[in-house]
Formats: sequence, structure tokens, C-alpha cells
Amino acid sequence: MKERALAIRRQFDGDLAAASGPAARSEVRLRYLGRRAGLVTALLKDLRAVPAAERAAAGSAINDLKAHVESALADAEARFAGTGAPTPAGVDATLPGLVWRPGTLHPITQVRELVEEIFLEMGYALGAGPEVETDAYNFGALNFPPDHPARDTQDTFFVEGNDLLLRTHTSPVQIHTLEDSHPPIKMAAIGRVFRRDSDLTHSPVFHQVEGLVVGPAITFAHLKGTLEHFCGRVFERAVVVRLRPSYFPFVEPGAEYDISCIFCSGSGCRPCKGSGFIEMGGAGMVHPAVFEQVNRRLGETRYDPENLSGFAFGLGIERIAMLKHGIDDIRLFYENDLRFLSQFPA
Ligand code: FA5
Repeated sequence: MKERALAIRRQFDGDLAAASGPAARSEVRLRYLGRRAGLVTALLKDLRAVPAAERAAAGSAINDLKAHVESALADAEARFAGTGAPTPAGVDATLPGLVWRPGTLHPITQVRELVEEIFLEMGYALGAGPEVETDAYNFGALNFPPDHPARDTQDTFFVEGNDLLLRTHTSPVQIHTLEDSHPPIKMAAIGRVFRRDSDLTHSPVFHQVEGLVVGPAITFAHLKGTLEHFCGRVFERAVVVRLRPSYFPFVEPGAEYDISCIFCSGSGCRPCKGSGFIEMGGAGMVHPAVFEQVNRRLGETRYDPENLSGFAFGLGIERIAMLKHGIDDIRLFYENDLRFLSQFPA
């Protein structure tokens, strides 16, 4: 009986493989499982004639065969389900199916994550502040005189009257951090900022990163070394930092900093306009007036400018991404065109 079951199994496998459509598969089902003349059914009927001592083993062989036939038929039907159905009018069944492409992180998110990683490596805490700020945090506490041109409606999006606005830079996070912590401080913050500004390299919404270090005997040399290390890690090469005197009301001395050109290493090329350097952002030593304003708001001398000093710097995340990937139009980051975005696999 066991041999007969095996032979029927072999025959069934061959018949099923040769059955090319639903009708042929129905025939195979009838041939093996049909109630009257099915080959497996016949075996079951013959079981009665098997001597009692061999009946259990024979019964189990037939049951295995029946389970195999049923599950192989069910699999085949599931695999070919629908292929025999007529195609509805107007449907072109020869068109390729949907292609599922895995998503990638936005290039700005990738730079943001890299920058966060570098600051964490350097032992900085990550800080944050609100995108809707008061004039006091965005300007006043940062030592902007009341008539400073940056408060002009040309640059600032005001939300309500003249007091609530969309922050124009991440520097207000310096004030939140000074108010919420105690020295020594090493803080970096990345976030969205807003300006009435729009051209090939300027967007009304963009991202900045802010660094703030406060402690005893922090010097301009610490600032330069930090910028050199940070920019070197961002662009994955050794860079030279050049500081140029500049004015930001909340730092003194204040500077704009450039790095040696990442395309020509300083010999002069088109992206660096032959100068050998590329502009990166603003920096400087925390202005004593900032410490004094924070002390006044806190009602205590938490930051004594005689015994403490600090440096701060800021730069644009989009600018880093544009330099890293050779992109000359900032709007590409915000148009959500997959042909552009899919070029930056994470
Ligand atoms: C500032 O915003 C200062 N808060 C930076 C700073 C921090 C100075 C700490 C001193 C100490 P600035 O306006 O230059 O500085 O902007 C910094 C960077 O943001 C620029 O170098 C540029 O890369 C980027 N940026 C400015 N405006 C835009 C814009 N509209 N679109 C894209 N990036 C911009």
C-alpha cells in the first residue's frame, strides 16, 4: 500500500506540473480526489482489505498522500489566481506594474544628522528654541539696538504687531540656553529660521546651526580650533579657517569665517571666485552686554564677564549641503522633486 501511495504521489506531481490552466487543474483534482473514481479515494476504499496489523501504517501513508495532493492543488490555485480571468475593457494588462522604491532621507536631514553627530562627538549638548520668538529673544537680549536694520520688515516676518516674529537666526537659542543652564556650557542647536529673502542661494525658510561655549578662559583661539575641526569633519578633509573682522551686535570681537576652498584646496577656482576661500558663517566672542542682559533677566550674576568668557558661531545647513553636493540653486531642496531627491541615497 505504501508503494502504491508513493507511485500515485509521483504521478500526481507530474500531472499537476503539466496542468497549465484552471480547467486542467480541476481535472487533476477530480482524477485524484473525485468521490467515485479518484485515485486517492480508491486507495482509501482499498484500506478495508489490508490486514489489521498493517492497516495503521497504510492509513497514515494514504493520509499523507491526501494532505500532499490537497495542499499542492491549493498552492497552485493561489499562485495562478486571477490569471485566467478575462481582462476588463480598457485595461492594458501588458503595462508594467508599480515599482516600489525605498525612500531616502532628505539631503538637508542628512547634513543635519551629520552636524549633530559631530557636535555630540565634541561633547556638546543639543539645544533648541521656539521658531516663533519675541523681539526680546531674537534681537533685544542679543544686544541689537532698537533701530538696527535687521529688525526691518525687509528681513523679518512679524507674526503679531512688532513683538512676535519668526526667528531670523538660531542665535536666540544662546539666550534660552544661558537662562536655562549654568556655566560651563557647550551647546549646539540646529533649527529652521525665516527671512524675507529669496534668490538662487537664499530661501525664506532655511536651517542654521548655532554653537555656544561658555566657561573660564575661553579664547578666540578655542573658537578658531573648533571651527577648523568642525568644518574639517563636515567636508571630510583638512581645512584652514580664515577669520575676517565683521559686526554682529552679540559678539565682540565679531568675525565672518571662511574655509580653504574644498574644490581647489586654496589655489583658486571658479566656485571660490579665484580667492582660495569659501564663506561659511559668522562667529565671535560672546559680548559682555549679552551676559549682563541675561544676568538682569535672571536677577542674579550667573555670568560674571570678569571671570567668564565664551564664543559663539553660526552657519547655514543648506550652504553646507550645496557645497558638499555641488548644488547651485537652493530652491531644489524645497520643490520635492523625486528626480532630485533620489540622488542622495542615505
Ligand atoms: C547670523 O545669522 C548670525 N546669527 C550668525 C552668528 C552666530 C554670528 C553666532 C556670530 C555668532 P548670517 O546672517 O550671516 O549670521 O547668517 C549665517 C549663515 O546663514 C550665512 O552664512 C548663510 O550661510 C546662511 N543664510 C543666511 N541667510 C540665508 C538664506 N536666506 N537662505 C539660506 N541660507 C542663509
